Amino acid sequence: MNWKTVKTYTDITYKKSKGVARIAFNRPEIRNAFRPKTVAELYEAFLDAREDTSIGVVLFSAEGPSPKDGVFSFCSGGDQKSRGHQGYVDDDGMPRLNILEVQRLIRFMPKVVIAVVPGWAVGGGHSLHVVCDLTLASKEHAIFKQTDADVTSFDGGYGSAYLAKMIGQKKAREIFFLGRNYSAQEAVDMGMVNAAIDHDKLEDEAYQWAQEILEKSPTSIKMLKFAFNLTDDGMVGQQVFAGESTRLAYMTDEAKEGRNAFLEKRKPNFKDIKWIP
Ligand code: S0N
Repeated sequence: MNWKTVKTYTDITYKKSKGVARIAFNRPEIRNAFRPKTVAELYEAFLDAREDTSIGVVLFSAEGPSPKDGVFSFCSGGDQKSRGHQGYVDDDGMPRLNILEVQRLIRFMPKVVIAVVPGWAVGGGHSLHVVCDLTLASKEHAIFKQTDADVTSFDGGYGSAYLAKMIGQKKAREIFFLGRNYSAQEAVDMGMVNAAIDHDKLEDEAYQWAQEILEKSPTSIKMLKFAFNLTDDGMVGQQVFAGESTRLAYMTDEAKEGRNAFLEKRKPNFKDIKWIP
């Protein structure tokens, strides 16, 4: 795979290889819980991957296992030690819920984001896999669980309401109201995980999925992602999809004529443009 480190962070790792970016949590000793600093680093890395025109797929994964007890995790949600009165607080003293900004970046980036889940996906960590385009999980170690109602720190957005659209209302309510553990295979059967993969092959298989996607037409993948999003994202979904339609229109002769006519201070001439049925 020949991964090259893009930048060294404290709470995450960030690498790239052949059109694929790999962004991974790196706090395995606390089940990869995120504090505001973790989230700021994630945001910067995802933004870089979005802006890099050589990158088409992001693998969102996690380092591990924990050096303390050998347990694997994807993410256990917000770091409860950083949780203050109005949000998650770091050294700057500002309470934040900035993980929601990362969710939106994943949701609206014109590239495929695959959650690669080697172990626990819990609370806000569960919400993160839900918002990714695809999820691949370790057959042996992945466990999906919602503790939001245990710790009074709940995701009423994509993590729950979008999950219900994905797997159905009854099952989503069960996950949130009972907070049980679900295996990778159970998550596949529910329709919230694409495949349960042998743990030792998880990262290689995820990279292979990414390479298959990279053989497809980038514009098609982008427009399909935004089309899949559209009905669940309301006016923002329409705005994102419509913006890309405008970009495609910019590439036509009629758009060039419209722009040129304005700049040349004349009436536009669209007479030669066909009204294609
Ligand atoms: C993950 C669990 C189930 C693993 O259990 P296990 O294997 O028995 O390990 P533990 O002994 O419990 O943990 C090992 C060490 O890791 C620490 N730790 C684990 N999780 C966290 C955490 N989230 N924060 C801080 N520390 C954590 C343990 O303390 C232990 O440390 P030591 O060794 O020192 O004792 C289990 O650990 C568990 O249930 N964890 C808590 C999961 C949880 O409740 N997370 C928070 C849920 N809520 C959110 O995430 C919301 C986040 C958010 O920002 C948000 C806000 C508003 C709207 C939306 C969101 C959103 O994005 O969701």
